[in-house]
This record gives sequence, structure tokens and C-alpha cells, in this order.
Amino acid sequence: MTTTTAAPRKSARKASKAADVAASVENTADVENLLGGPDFGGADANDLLGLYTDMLFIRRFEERTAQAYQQAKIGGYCHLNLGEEATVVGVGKAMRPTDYLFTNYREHGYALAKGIEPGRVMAELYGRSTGTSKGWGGSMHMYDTQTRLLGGYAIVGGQVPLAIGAALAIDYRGGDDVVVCQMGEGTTNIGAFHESLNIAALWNLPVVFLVINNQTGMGTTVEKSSAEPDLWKRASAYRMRGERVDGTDVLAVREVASDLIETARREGKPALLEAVSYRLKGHSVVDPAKYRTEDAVSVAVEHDPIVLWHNRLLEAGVLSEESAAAIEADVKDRVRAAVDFADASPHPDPATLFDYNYATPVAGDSHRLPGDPLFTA
Ligand SMILES: Cc1ncc(C[n+]2csc(CCOP(=O)(O)OP(=O)(O)O)c2C)c(N)n1
Ligand SMILES: [Mg+2]
Repeated sequence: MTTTTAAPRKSARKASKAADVAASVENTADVENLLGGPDFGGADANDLLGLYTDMLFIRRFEERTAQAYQQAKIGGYCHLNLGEEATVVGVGKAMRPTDYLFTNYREHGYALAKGIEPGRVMAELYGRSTGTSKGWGGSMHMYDTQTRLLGGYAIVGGQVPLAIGAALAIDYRGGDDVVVCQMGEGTTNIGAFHESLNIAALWNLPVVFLVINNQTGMGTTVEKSSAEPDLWKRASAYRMRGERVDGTDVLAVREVASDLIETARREGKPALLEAVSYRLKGHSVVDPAKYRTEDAVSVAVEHDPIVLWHNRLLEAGVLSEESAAAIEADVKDRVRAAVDFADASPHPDPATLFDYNYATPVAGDSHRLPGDPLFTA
């Protein structure tokens, strides 16, 4: 039988490479302490800076996405990962490139963390033919078989049973890849969530359920929607391992996610990871989030994972104001390149609208457009 644990875990690996990395950090006086101390668990400085750069990239990409939406370059629904970057990057780093990822509609950061070219992600947002889904999917329906991002789902919980199917396929074929299935905390109250956890545990499927507890589903708090707001405990109903992690601490997320993913890979055991974070903005780009109190907003701002990480690295001497500015400039250049690529890309040909409905021909597949008659004479 597996066990469940409650307390958020912090990185705790021992330092081993202080000498190797001394040359690559800016303030070598602190290196021994920094790399051996509990704060960084022995991670090397380039690694720490890489995590910072990746989180900042998602932040700037999402801010630019919001701006493009206001300029009417992007249409439809659009949900951002602002405030969740530490979880997105931490989990992304814990996965192998061949592991599969399912997400909900709040997915742009995950697409980037999975390694999809930023230009293709922005092009999908712009609805252009060079996008991940040839421009027909948009913000909520990115898909890329090469990097194994299997969507992007607009229906709350729609991804969860499908992730079980992918995990079953891995098991059936005898591979050692793992499926990570991301969702929000609001999703843990739907029936398909419970059915999926049950099957995953019964059949020992290699899947990690990643619950982003940003404490809000649209405008409803987790306390108002969940009879058991300690979501990691839901795992125990299925004799599955459940963990809660501070979702604003990128190292802690990477460590716990790695442990759960590698256990799933080795032993075919599913697990649930609850990552507690704070939504910095409204539910989607058009939500001014007036339902939130000023206090709630300031608590969220205090937990901004990028500011926290920036300050930790600054204090430790891994980052300086100058190197932070250089990283910022590089990130902005890369985001601009993604936008330029999207802007210059063609719109899809309307004649291809129905080409990707199904992978194989399906009898009676309707090609009816809004306004077309139900029956042709
Ligand atoms: C089946 C279904 N019901 C309702 C909705 C409308 N809806 C979209 S997002 C959302 C809230 C989900 O909250 P959560 O799972 O916490 O994810 P978050 O948006 O916080 O990432 C709802 C109710 C939907 N898309 N699908
Ligand atoms: Mg939520």
C-alpha cells in the first residue's frame, strides 16, 4: 500500500559540485554556502539561472499575449499562466522529452516548457497556419505530437480520461514513458477525475495527476467548491501517493515532480501532486477579477514566483542587476521574434477547415457551417 504525506517539501539534495560551478557564478564568496545550503539543494548556478530565464520567458510571453489580445490579434478564449510559472517550469524540467503531457486550457506556458518553438505557439494564438494546430485550435487547443503535448482541452476535466488512455497505451506497449496530466483544483470535483484516478490506481498506470491549486476556479474559491480543500488527500481514496508542494518554488516543484514521475516510470505507480500557487490576474484575459479583495490581490503579488526567485538569486549572488537586465533583454528579443513570426504567417485556407476533424475518414462527418441548412435538398 502506498502512503500519503502532507507538508510541502523543500529541495534537500546535498551539495556536490561547489568547485565546478564556482567559476560560473558572479559572487564566488557565497558559492560554497549557496550550493551546499538547504535553499538550493546543491543545484549548480547555471541550472538556477536557467530556471529563472525559463520562468521569465513564460511571463513575458504571456504578458505579450495579453497585449496582442487587446490589439485584436488574438481571438476567442485566452487564459494565462501568470503566477504559475514555477510549477510549469519545475514540472517541465522533471519530465523526459518523450513523456506525454495533457493540459487544460491554461496551457501556453506548458507548450513552451515542453519545447515547442515559441513562434509556433504564438502563431497558434494568432490563428495562423504555422501554429501548433495549423491555426485551427487557438489558445485552448494546442497539440504537438513531436514534443508529445497531447492538448490543450477547453472542457474542464476533458483531458483526464484521455490521459488515462495514453498511460494505458504506454503500459500495453511496454514502454517506460510517463503521462503528466495537468488540471486546476476546480477539476478535482468532477466525476471523470475520480473515475480516472480509480482506474489509474487499479491498473497501475504510469500517470502523474498534476493539480494546480491556484485556489480559484473562475471566481469561486477552493474552500467554496471543495468539501476537502486539502486536495492532495484525494489520492488516499485510491490508495495512491499524494503530495502537496509550494507551487511558487521552482526547485521544490522540480524535486517532488521528479520523484513522482520517476516512481511512475519505474514501478508503474500513479500519483497526485498538488501545487499551491496564486493567480496573478483574472480567470482569462477578459476577466477584470473584481470579485477579489485587495487583500487577496496583495497576497498573490507577494507570492509572485519570479520576483521571489529573482530576489533569492540576487541575495545569493547568483544573479546581479546587470545579468538580470541581460536576461531580460534576451527574453524580450525572443518573445518579439515569436510575435514577428506569428504576424508574418499566413491565415489557414478556409478550404482546410474540416481536414483535421478526425485522423481517419468517418462516415457522416458533418461539414456544415453555421447558417448552412440542416438538410440539403
Ligand atoms: C465541463 C465544463 N464546465 C464548465 C466550464 C467553464 N469553466 C471554464 S474554466 C472553469 C474553472 C476551472 O477551474 P480550475 O479547474 O481551478 O482551473 P483554473 O482555471 O483555475 O486553471 C470553468 C467552470 C467548462 N469549460 N467546462
Ligand atoms: Mg483553479
